[in-house]
Amino acid sequence: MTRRAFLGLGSNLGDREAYLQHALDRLPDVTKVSSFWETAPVGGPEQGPFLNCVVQLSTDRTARQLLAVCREREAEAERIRVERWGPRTLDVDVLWIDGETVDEYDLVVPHPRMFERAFVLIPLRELAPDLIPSDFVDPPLDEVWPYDPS
Ligand code: GSY
Repeated sequence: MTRRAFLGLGSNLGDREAYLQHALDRLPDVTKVSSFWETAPVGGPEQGPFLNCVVQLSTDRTARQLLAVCREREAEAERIRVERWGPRTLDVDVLWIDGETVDEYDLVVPHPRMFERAFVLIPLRELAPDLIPSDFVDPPLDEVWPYDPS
């Protein structure tokens, strides 16, 4: 059965736009891609801003299969992560799959922190306003701001 699914992508090391675009070009079943957003890092050590986006799939893959796809894309980015929560070339998370919940040690869907994270909700809102909590308040512009590639 084909369902709507959403993945979140983030990068704050190296050529961030190239890492996101390379992964987007190699994801299956993509139907929509959000804008890229600059976002202040949440958690972890002092580090540079992330570039974040969200992608919508129309897919019959399970959450576990999508996690495998995410891990493949991260591996292609030669993901370097010097310390936990620290800078990384690419992070790809399974955020949401319509009608599916998973609660396993290495995979929780919906993503447990997606509704607290403006760097997820702002791009997600472009694709799926129905998933945004009605009490969501836009963050200040020094937390999430539009990406200017020039
Ligand atoms: O969970 C994704 C990795 N990540 C991010 C991110 O993608 N964007 C921002 N702004 N902060 C983050 N902290 C972590 S961990």
